[in-house]
Amino acid sequence: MTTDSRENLLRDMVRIRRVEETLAELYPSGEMRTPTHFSIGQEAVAVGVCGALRRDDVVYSGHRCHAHYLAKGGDLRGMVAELYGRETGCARGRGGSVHLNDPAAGVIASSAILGQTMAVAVGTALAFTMDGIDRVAVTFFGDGTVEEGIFHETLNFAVMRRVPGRMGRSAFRTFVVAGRELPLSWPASKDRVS
Ligand SMILES: Cc1ncc(C[n+]2csc(CCOP(=O)(O)OP(=O)(O)O)c2C)c(N)n1
Repeated sequence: MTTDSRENLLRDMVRIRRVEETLAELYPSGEMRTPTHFSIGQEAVAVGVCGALRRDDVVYSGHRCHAHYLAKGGDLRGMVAELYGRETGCARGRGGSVHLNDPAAGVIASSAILGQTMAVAVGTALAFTMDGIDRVAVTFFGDGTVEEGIFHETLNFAVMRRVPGRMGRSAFRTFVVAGRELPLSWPASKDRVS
């Protein structure tokens, strides 16, 4: 990797951190019309993965989607307007922080329903493969989401349909799981059976 590439990745990570820190400062004023989940500390996951993608590759995310949206090139103004519930927001002010999307940048959908977009991402990857299109579909989710039935159904479907394709770049249909140890309300360690 060149020095320029490394600097670009670092710049993108710092930009995302600054955006989220600013939003966190503004949030207590009560003007943002959305519950907001920050991804502070996970910038490298988003930037590292999206840095390896092309603009026409697609990503799907969950409730903690700010970093994925920005790293893939989602429009910052559209994101901020969305958090304030404005018509100019990327989901016309109706989706809020957890439903960011910018199809032009390849951010197809984010959803607060755990695992929901994962299944759609695999469907997209299957469509790319069937159509012989050289594009990649990525799905980001947290480690708490592996407890959802849809996680198991999606992986099972991906394996049964051989979604990891047979051609070039499309061989990579990527699942990206980010662990925080403490999901929204329950420590992951309490879920483990010893
Ligand atoms: C299908 C579904 N079940 C439960 C919830 C409630 N819920 C919201 S976030 C969350 C924890 C998610 O943990 P993880 O995927 O690790 O993400 P994190 O918030 O820790 O980054 C839960 C259980 C939900 N949104 N959707």
